[in-house]
Amino acid sequence: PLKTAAGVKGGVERTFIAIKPDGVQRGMISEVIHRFERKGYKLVAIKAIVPPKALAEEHYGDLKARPFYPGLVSYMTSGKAPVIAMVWEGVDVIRQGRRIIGATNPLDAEPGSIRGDYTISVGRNAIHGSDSFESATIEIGLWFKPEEVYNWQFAHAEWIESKN
Ligand code: IDP
Ligand code: MG
Repeated sequence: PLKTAAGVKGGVERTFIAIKPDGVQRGMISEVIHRFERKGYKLVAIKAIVPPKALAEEHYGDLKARPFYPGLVSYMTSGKAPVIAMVWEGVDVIRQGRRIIGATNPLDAEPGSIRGDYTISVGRNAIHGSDSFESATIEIGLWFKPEEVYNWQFAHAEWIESKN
């Protein structure tokens, strides 16, 4: 169902968005969903999950060499709150999702972004979003079985996605 690759304006994409345990503890689930839903994006998969260590390690595999990696993995896997894992679909959603979320370090994140509005610590920045088409594809496959991701259409799609 996906027509084009990331970064192509007008292309329908899917991205992996996760509310991390601190975001769940802080009551941010509805706020995060609200921001994506109100923009016109479509929720095609969602679940609460305490990720097994192997999943968290693989998800953040590119950061393995970083000093904060063990702490990052234990923060994600503690089980003190689950992760809310989601797939959102829509035009340019990978790049727009990163804008909605804001910069990795909340002290650099613009007010109006989720991290900019709610967080102050890079180690507790509340939310994850895929940074490219390649990582979105990998992350969706890591966190979801194919049958957990739904193909469905907005009845009002013509009012969100103009074809002209
Ligand atoms: P991103 O989440 O904005 O894509 P990445 O650089 O991919 O940022 O880092 C993944 C996650 O690792 C961050 O969201 C944050 O939770 C954590 N992280 C990144 N840098 C630091 C750091 O310097 N200290 C502690 N945690 C960090
Ligand atoms: Mg990242």
